[in-house]
Amino acid sequence: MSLAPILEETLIKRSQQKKRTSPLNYKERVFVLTKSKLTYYELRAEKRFKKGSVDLQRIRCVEIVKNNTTIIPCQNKYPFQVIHDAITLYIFAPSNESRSVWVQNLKEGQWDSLDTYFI
Ligand code: 4IP
Repeated sequence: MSLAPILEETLIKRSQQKKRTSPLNYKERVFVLTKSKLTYYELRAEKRFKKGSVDLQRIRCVEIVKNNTTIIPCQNKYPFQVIHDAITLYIFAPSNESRSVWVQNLKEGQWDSLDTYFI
């Protein structure tokens, strides 16, 4: 499967709080979408350190999030959610255009990877 990046951008993510004791915080990460994965990296001294990755096959839903709920403290950002496994990853794009591109490509990737899965 191709590792070539389809999209690459610095976005903000909310901690996924996989454990009951996980902190709630927001970090800037470089997100990279390929045909099979959504991966995010920390950028330090111009080097990338992988922090996490989601297989597109595991994504159940990708949708924009309305900004009028209490879960959105990044007021000037454009949130969307990626639901995978039993976890929701909230991501904040810098513009509406950027968010649309990410959501559209993630949705396409999600269905493409399901095709691959079932063939
Ligand atoms: C961490 O907080 C970071 O926000 C992690 O994000 C996040 O992992 C952790 O959530 C959270 O505890 P500290 O840096 O203060 O420890 P990142 O990996 O981008 O650094 P996720 O899973 O959101 O990537 P938990 O749930 O993994 O503990």
